[in-house]
This record gives sequence, structure tokens and C-alpha cells, in this order.
Amino acid sequence: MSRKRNERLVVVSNRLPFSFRQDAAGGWRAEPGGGGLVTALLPVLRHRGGTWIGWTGAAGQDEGLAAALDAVGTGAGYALKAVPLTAGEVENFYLGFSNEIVWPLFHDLQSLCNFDPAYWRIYCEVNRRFAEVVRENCGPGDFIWVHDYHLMNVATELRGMGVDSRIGFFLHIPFPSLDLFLKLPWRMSLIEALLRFDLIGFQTARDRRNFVQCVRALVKGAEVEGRGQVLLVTALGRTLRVGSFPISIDYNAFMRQAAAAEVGERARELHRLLPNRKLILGIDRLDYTKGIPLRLKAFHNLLARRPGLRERVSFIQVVVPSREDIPQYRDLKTEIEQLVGKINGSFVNPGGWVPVWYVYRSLSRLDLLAYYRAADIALVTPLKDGMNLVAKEYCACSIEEDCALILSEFAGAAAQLGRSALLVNPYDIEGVADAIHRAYHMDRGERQARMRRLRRSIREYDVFWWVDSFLRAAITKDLRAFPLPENLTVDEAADYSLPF
Ligand code: GDG
Repeated sequence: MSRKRNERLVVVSNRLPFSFRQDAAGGWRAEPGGGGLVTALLPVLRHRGGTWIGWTGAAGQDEGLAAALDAVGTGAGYALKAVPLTAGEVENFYLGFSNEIVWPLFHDLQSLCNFDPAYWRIYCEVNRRFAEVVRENCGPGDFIWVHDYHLMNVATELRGMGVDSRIGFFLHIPFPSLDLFLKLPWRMSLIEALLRFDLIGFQTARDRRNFVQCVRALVKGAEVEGRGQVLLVTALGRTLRVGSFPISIDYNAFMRQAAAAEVGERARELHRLLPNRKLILGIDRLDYTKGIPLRLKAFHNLLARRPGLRERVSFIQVVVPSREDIPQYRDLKTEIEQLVGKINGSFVNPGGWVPVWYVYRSLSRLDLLAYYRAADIALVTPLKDGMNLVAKEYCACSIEEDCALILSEFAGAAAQLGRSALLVNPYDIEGVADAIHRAYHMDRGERQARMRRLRRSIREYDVFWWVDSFLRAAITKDLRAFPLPENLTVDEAADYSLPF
């Protein structure tokens, strides 16, 4: 067997990087999921050879789907393997445990959790199913890289099946503080499950520190060694690595695409439609963690307290439909629409200025890039976010560097970008309104200097850096190979101090 074959990468995520839909004639159509993760992993998968394991997004599985998976995998340059899920499993594992328990709890929104005991059992069963597909498709030298909060039990299941390959895990969402984690009825099982991985990656030093505190509190005799980007944790008779690896984007691709003539034309068209004013932009999935209602209240507050800005700004809020099967998401949509109606009803100039442009749909890539390029101010104010790629994409697309980023302190991205963005507490309605006012009046020199620094950091620590550093942390013998990157806050104390 060749060396390449021996060191394959096996990526495991809830969803495959393609979604498969059945057409009216019963044939399967694949649509690429896109996204930075796929772009970043593609060269590694092609070079080392590899497999991507996940759910197709469709309930059940038939022979046609298996053939479609093979064909798409051949074209993509790596194998695709599906984990079939029934509608009931999707309900309890995905909508239930993952999105009604872990998602709100890990985003500090405990009151939104539905701790239904049935969810946990199905979560474990589905994780076992993922592990079975991994076991069938991996060899002894392979590195298995599991992604995100849906699959925290996969290493435990694999170890139970006798798989002793190295297994890494990256958590895309925040890890909660000890006080919150202790609320979880399955806290012990989950912490033990995570300790069965060989490397755990978090977005920020704060998430890693929360995890380490939970391990120390829940696991007797746990020891933690080292400092810097990667620590060693010894617990339950084994040692694993725990690091922080801020995820990023394919900076050069965004920059190049944003510079295309048709993107520039579409961006200018937006300014022609909304002339003589600054454009403020929010782009988010429909999700209560993204802080959209509070952001709208801040915009209302701005217009009420600063009448001079009326007709001088328009706020474009794009909301991408997501998880509409969950009642809280439907309620959130209603709340957003009521707030938009209230602001527009209070301040509209009939026949002229409309303060909020509300878009409820998914944008094409071209429109997304044009909105980024056209916006003078980006308003990225999640209540809590693992990282937030919209903030990074906005900076990458701002090729004129003449704009400002307003960023929540509680986005993972704040640890890296906080010194050059305008940081805000998303719960502070007047504070966010004041930050918009400040961004509006900021002089060109300051705007450009800040944006240049933001873009430099994102360019240097792009998604390829992220993949490379995670994989190196998994395999390197000498952890001193991980010095503190200069522009990245991985020092725990610094991550906790506010930059003002
Ligand atoms: C999770 C964590 C972490 C948005 N609207 C459209 C569109 N998008 C794309 C953006 C961006 C992505 O969706 C959103 O990424 P975020 O990072 O902002 O948020 P989550 O979806 O919550 O992601 C997050 C991330 O995982 C990665 O680890 O940063 O904290 O919650 O890429 O461009 N894309 C298109 N049309 C849209 O209308 N084409």
C-alpha cells in the first residue's frame, strides 16, 4: 500500500458537502454545498486521498442514491459515503438533541433548551450509525476528522468498536462556561465522550478554557499541561491535545470574486437605487443567536436619537431561511417582521426613503458579494457565535478598504478582529446605535487604516492556515512547533480582557 493510501483523511460531518434531492422521475440530483470548509479540505482530500462521510439531507436511501454518491465522489476527487437517517431520527437527533439542546445551551441561551430525555437516546444511536459508516470506510493509518456538535459521541462509539486510529474533533460553535454546562443532564457522558478524541479544536481560547474548566470540575484527577495554542489534557487514563484554531475563509477567492466587473456593477446599482446615503448591512441565517431583533431595536434607537441620520442611512437586513421546522425560529421571523414594520412605519418618507430593506431569502453568490462590496458599514452583532464568517467575508470583499465593521464582543471573531473593528455589546441598544453613529462619521483615514489591518489578519490566517494548523497539531510530535501567532489572540487572559 502506498504512503498516500495509508494516511488518508476521513472527514465526518452531519451533512455531506453536496445535498441530494430526488426529482419527479425518481432520479437524484446533487447540488454542491459550497462553503469554506469544503474549499479548504478539498486539496488535502485530493492529495492524501480521502472520504467524506455524512447525511445526504434526504430521509432514507436507495440504490439510485448510492450510484449518485459514487458519481459525484468520482467527479469531486474523493469518496462520498452516506449515513442514511429516517425521518424520526432527523426529528430527534438533528432538530431535537442537536438544535433544541446543544445549540441553545452552548450559545448561553439555556431558557430555550428543551431537555427531552428521548432526544439523548436517539443522539447516541445516530452517532453510532455514523461511527459504523466510518469503521467500514477507514483503514488503520487514516486520520479521522469529526466536525461539530451533532457528532460529539463518535469517538466513543469508534473506540467501542475497536478503532484505534487518530481521531480529531472541531467544534464550530462556542463551548459554554462551567455553570451552563452543568445544567446539561448528560454532562458527564458528554465530557467523557469528548475525552475519547485525540485532538479537540475550539474556535477561541475562551471556548478551550471553558472546556478545560468543565474537565477539571467533572473528571477526578484530570491534569492539564502546557500553554499556547495546544495543551495536553490527561484524563480517564489517556492524554489528548486541546487547542484553539479560529476558522476562516478562502480570503483570496473572496477578494478575487468581489473584484469582478459584474459584482462591481451590481454594487453600484444598489447605490443608485439608494442614493446619497450610507448603506448598513446585516446578513444572517434566521437564528436567535444572531441578535437580529436587538440590532433592529438599535437601528430604531439611532433614528430616534439622531434625527440628522434619517434619510442619510439605509439598513439592508438579509435573513436566510433556516430551521423553519422549529417553532422558536418561526416566532423569531414574526418578531423580526414586526420590528421592520415598526421602524419603517415610524420613519418612512412616503415615495422616498425607506429605512430598512428587509430581504428574506438566500442570496446568489453574486448578490452576496455585491451586498458586501456595496455596504459602508457591516453590522455583525450576534448574541454569541463560534466565529462568524460573515464578518471575515465582508472584510475580504471590501477591496476599496473604505468601510467599517461593527462586531459583537461575543462573536469568536472578536478575539482576532476586536482591535480594528468597532466592538459592541449586542445587548446594549444605545451602545450599538452609538457605534453606528461613530462609524458613519469616522474619517476616511481611520476607516481605511482599520480595514487594512482587518484584511491583513484575515489574509494571513485564512482557511488553509486553519486546516494546516489543525492537522499539524494532530500529528506533530513537538508541540513547541505551535508558537503564538502574532495577530491572533490565543492567550487566555487576553481573550477575556475587553479592548476598551
Ligand atoms: C457556524 C457557526 C462559525 C449567508 N447568507 C448567504 C450565504 N451565507 C453564508 C455566508 C457564510 C455562512 O453562510 C454563514 O456563516 P457564519 O459563520 O456566519 O454562521 P453559521 O452558519 O452559524 O456557522 C459560526 C461557522 O459555523 C464556521 O465554523 O463561524 O460561528 O455558528 O459563509 O457567506 N451564502 C449565500 N447566500 C446567502 O444568502 N450564497
